[in-house]
Amino acid sequence: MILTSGVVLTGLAQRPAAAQTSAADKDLIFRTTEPRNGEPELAKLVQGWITPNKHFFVRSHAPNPEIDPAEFRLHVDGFVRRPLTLRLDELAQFKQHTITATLTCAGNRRIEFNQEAPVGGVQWEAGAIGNATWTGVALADVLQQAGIQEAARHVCFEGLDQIQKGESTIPFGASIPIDKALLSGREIGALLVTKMNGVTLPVDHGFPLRMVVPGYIGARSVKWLGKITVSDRPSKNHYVATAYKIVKQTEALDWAEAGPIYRFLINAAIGSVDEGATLTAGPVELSGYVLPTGIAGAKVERVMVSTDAGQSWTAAELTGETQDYCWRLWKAKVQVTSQTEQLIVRAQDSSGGFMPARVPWNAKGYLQNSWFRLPVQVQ
Ligand SMILES: Nc1nc2c(c(=O)[nH]1)N[C@H]1C(S)=C(S)[C@@H](COP(=O)(O)O)O[C@H]1N2
Ligand SMILES: [Mo]
Repeated sequence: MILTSGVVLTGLAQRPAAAQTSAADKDLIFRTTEPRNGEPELAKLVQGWITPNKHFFVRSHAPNPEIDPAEFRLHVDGFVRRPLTLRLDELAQFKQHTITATLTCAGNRRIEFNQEAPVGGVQWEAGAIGNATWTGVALADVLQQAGIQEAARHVCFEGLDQIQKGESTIPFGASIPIDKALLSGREIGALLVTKMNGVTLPVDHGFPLRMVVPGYIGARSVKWLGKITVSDRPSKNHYVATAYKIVKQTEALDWAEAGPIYRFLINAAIGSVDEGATLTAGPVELSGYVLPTGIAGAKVERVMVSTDAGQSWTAAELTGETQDYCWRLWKAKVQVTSQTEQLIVRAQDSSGGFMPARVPWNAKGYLQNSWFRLPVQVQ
């Protein structure tokens, strides 16, 4: 291509590389567009162990910030010996790692809570989950360069987005315990990510820099990361101090008594059949995803499927790779009869995690991991 005009060149150069591609490259069902909150069709989601970027859910609390990568700085402060200000090219000097990890929103499957009583928030079905490879720098390496002080107990993250909360504007924030933050070597506790599935991190997913914290709910993986603060306590940010807790009521005392959610729970869903689908009596091939509890070494042990309201169960076959903090895919051949009203899947893992028949309702609709029940009709 011949560029004939200097204006075109300048325009291209000033535009953040990923910004041009973010919106059009998504094949998602958008629950809201401002901010962008979308999940893929389940049939598309369970097609492969790695979720392509176009089918990777997006959960954002505010419009995407536009960040010029040349101007970008990551600040590291708090309980450190040497506060750091790092450009992207300086971050690139640290040892690069590529890991695979599943990200899931704590609100995945929230819509199911409404059967008991209404819950607010994005009405997610079972698609607020995805498995990707993430490339970047170990948080532990950056913290080591900054030098951790004795009193350090938590590491706080702050995004560069601006979320309207009543009268004020706040960034999205999170924190993780220092022991998780300092894990490196065979298991990396947290990664500062610049690439997703081998390409520049898309704007929807936090360009130019995001956290990925394997095993933890998505809310701890702060996008558009601008600041890391080492502290003696968890973050005071709204999304740690108040939101992302399991409460029955939203009074001050309920928030104060509940702790922040960190790990995700075991979960599974059926992806190959649409809700309300009409099936023919006889054998049916089912497939779906199953995520073990977000704890080191937890492996999926059993995935069971029922077509008779849980009276009998068929063991599913697990496919896809087995890696810490990653989902697996499963498939099963079951018989449906004229009595079948629901297809049900449940699972258990080696850490003792299991999907219960029912999960107590909570006001924010988090951690729905009861038996996944898919209503169908059989002819
Ligand atoms: N800065 C910022 N980081 C964020 C969020 C956000 O709104 N702002 N949403 C969080 C939530 S709730 C989830 S589930 C994940 C979603 O990541 P994804 O959009 O890349 O799938 O990002 C987390 N990080
Ligand atoms: Mo989330």
